[in-house]
Amino acid sequence: MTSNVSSNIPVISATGLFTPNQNITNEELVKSFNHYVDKFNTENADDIAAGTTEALTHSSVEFIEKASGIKARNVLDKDNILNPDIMSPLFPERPDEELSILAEIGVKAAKQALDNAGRDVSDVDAILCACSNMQRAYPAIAVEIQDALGMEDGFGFDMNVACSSATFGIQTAADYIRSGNAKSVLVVSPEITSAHLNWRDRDSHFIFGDVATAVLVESKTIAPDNHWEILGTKLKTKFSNNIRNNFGFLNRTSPETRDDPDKLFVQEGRKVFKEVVPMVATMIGEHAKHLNIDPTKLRRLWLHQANAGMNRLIAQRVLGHEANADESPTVLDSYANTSSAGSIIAFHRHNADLAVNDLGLICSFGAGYSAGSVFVRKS
Ligand code: CO8
Repeated sequence: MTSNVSSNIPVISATGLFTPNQNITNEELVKSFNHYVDKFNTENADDIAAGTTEALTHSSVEFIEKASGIKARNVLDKDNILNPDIMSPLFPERPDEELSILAEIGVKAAKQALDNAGRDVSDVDAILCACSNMQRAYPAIAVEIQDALGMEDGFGFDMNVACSSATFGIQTAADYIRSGNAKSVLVVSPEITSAHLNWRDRDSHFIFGDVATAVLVESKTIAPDNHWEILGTKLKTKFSNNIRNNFGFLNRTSPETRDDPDKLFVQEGRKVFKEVVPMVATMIGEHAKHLNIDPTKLRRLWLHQANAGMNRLIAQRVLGHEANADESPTVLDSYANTSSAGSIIAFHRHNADLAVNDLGLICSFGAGYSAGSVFVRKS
């Protein structure tokens, strides 16, 4: 899997992170949600009494923290999300000449990754915008980011594998390096998850947050001194309806639903939990074996940030013991689930302290189902 030609060895040269400066705690979120529930139940009291409408139930901070490990999330529009009459971010439409909001946050993360690597954008060969929700069908967001960064040569394209978009992007970038088709590829993951979350759904209203990350994947020959060598990448998909979003360009053609534009995130969280944990743990074990790596010797795991319990179980199966916060750091408590960006945020914030030759694993999992593992060694 890894090329023997040293010039074609792919590495992670640097990462970038954009965190929105608006933050919602569980307490604030639950207060707004419960206000909405009370209002709904009062307005529909007669129908609820007649049994034609089901009463809504309060959410609770205790449940959210115990079930998910999430304590807060960052968002791009706190006021409207918390307004019980709106419960969604509102982003005014921008003229076509103006940078789109998805590209805007992607550019912020991308610039930081380039700065951290000391790389001029003119030396980048390709930009992949890899995330869960694209703002539009075309032109590609990646091409808009390319333009905004002032990158005149090369190319960009969008790719979407939901929560696994970033690791699928890293493998795609690494393959460009391995084949000699590129020396420097930027994988950008802007995640405005707040726009596709149903903030009125008690089962999932607490799950997501907004963020953008960027990973600069390069040939070892041009990488800065401090980098992470990519030892191997592996991807897996298995169809499941347990995490789904039916939003798409055909919605307006469906006679049954054309007047209902809201197609939002839905999931069977408990099934996802039960099915994805063994799938991912097995995949990591097989991939480590293929690369001749003893998984119990991994210094750190940067796992997908969806649920603290899932990460506890996966880390335990991989390392052979209960992982501490140093071995499997979490960002879930303050960022919530940021889809494809989660494992990259964890890597970005928790890799500088490791020593040369330390081994680590970046791993994502989510809708599809999809999973991606990237084994790395500090150089
Ligand atoms: N407050 C209080 N009680 C609640 C609440 C709430 N907010 N919600 C549910 N409950 C109650 C339920 O009613 C139920 O009560 P009872 O037992 O009386 O029926 C009880 O709590 C237990 O409910 P659940 O079984 O649903 O709770 P779980 O313990 O399973 O926890 C979780 C729910 C936290 C959702 C958990 O199942 C989980 O995290 N699962 C994994 C999910 C996952 O990893 N998903 C990945 C999806 S992300 C992805 O792939 C990216 C998609 C693209 C992003 C798009 C942007 C939006």
